[in-house]
Amino acid sequence: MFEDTIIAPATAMVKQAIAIIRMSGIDGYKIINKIFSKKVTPHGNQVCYGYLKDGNEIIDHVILVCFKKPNSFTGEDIIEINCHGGVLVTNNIIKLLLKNGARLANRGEFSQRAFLNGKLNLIQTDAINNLINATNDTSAKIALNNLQNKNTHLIITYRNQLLDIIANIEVNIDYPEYDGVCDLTTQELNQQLLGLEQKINDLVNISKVGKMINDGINVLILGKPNVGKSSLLNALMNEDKAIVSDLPGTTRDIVEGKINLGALTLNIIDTAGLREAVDKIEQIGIDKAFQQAINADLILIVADNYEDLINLNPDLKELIKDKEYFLVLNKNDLFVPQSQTDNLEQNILIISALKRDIKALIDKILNLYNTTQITKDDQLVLSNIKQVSLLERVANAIKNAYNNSASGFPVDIINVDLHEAWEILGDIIGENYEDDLLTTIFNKYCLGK
Ligand SMILES: Nc1nc2c(ncn2[C@@H]2O[C@H](COP(=O)(O)OP(=O)(O)OP(=O)(O)O)[C@@H](O)[C@H]2O)c(=O)[nH]1
Ligand SMILES: [Mg+2]
Repeated sequence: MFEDTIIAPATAMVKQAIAIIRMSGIDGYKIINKIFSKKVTPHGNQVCYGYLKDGNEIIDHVILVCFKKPNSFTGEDIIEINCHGGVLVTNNIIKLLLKNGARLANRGEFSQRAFLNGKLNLIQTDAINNLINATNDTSAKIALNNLQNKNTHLIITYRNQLLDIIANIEVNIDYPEYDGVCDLTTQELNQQLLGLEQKINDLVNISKVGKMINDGINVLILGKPNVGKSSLLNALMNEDKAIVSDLPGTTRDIVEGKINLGALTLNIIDTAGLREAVDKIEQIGIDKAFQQAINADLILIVADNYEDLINLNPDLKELIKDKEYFLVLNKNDLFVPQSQTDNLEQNILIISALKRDIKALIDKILNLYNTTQITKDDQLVLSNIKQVSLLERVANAIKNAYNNSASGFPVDIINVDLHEAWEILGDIIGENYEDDLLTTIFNKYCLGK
């Protein structure tokens, strides 16, 4: 339990109708009773109207929303002061609270207290952060799903499954002669390890998609000069962001834009046209275009004729080898109906950036990142990069354990990796069950009797 009482504005410090200042901690009621016009006693959740005063001077008319511990966000007494918005009033109330014994909270300190007081685990505190920062509906839905206890419980379920395996192994190591223990055959052990590794890898994979959706999908536009790359960026953004001209080599640097497609956010990157550079500057632009491919999630190869799309230059072919890409045939409005577009390969998208006729492309992108599975109510998706990399380590450790087991290594060697996997799963939700590990072993097999 914390000894001090923290405060922070929960709304932005701007001119607005109402501002909220949040206070959490042991002295919340004591502080409020020094400055509020009525006596507030801690009982249940309550709303009180009155005014705040500094001595005899009225500072503002406010509404207090009080949550009595432990039924609050942080698990401590929380009082939220709804005051008139405006930087001056809000600041005056903050000063008044500081003068009467509160202290300013650090960034995220309310969530930190919620975690340390056992109200939320690390996935849930992260989910709140992601919800606030969400730039598309999918991110927001993922964050809301992750807030649910039953979803984060999946990590605990995997952890318990590991614990079961470890417990079985440890019993065999420490008490080989003990009778009441059912032996885990190597075959059963291997099967369990493979099953668990698969489930964790599935979670890693969907989490990587979740991370990409949270950050925005990096869509790189590449192609020869004058094919309409900048026009496509403008059409996607529905504004004239990049310079467009009929002179080949118009774009020389990277031009970036962000759009929200509802379910997805796209970070679009327009580049210099790829050709034999006519000068040093253009060459730098072309080099930059190629470098962008490293971080691209999706590459749009744009051309204004069919032949260029089916005879990609070798550098471009190499670049998209391991990447997600679409072939985009632009300037559809110029084609003689049914001539050039006849017999096109299925995977070529036909658009007209000039006419802003790009629906086929947008539909294809929305289809590629189909969000049906990822937004299911009961789907856990870890979108924090640290959590995802921890999860990958868990999968690796289980894989090592499986390999060692399949190669016939002794169980105590297998156990080292399993312990590591179990510990890391605990790190993901911010738990440490070292004592519980022992308790589980002994409870399960009644060895103490
Ligand atoms: N008819 C027609 N013209 C288009 C279309 N898209 C682009 N253009 C024209 O093609 C020319 C080149 O367009 P840009 O968007 O500047 O082409 P770019 O690929 O960015 O060219 P660079 O920056 O030089 O590499 C301009 O005159 C555009 O108006 C289209 O769909 N139809
Ligand atoms: Mg351009």
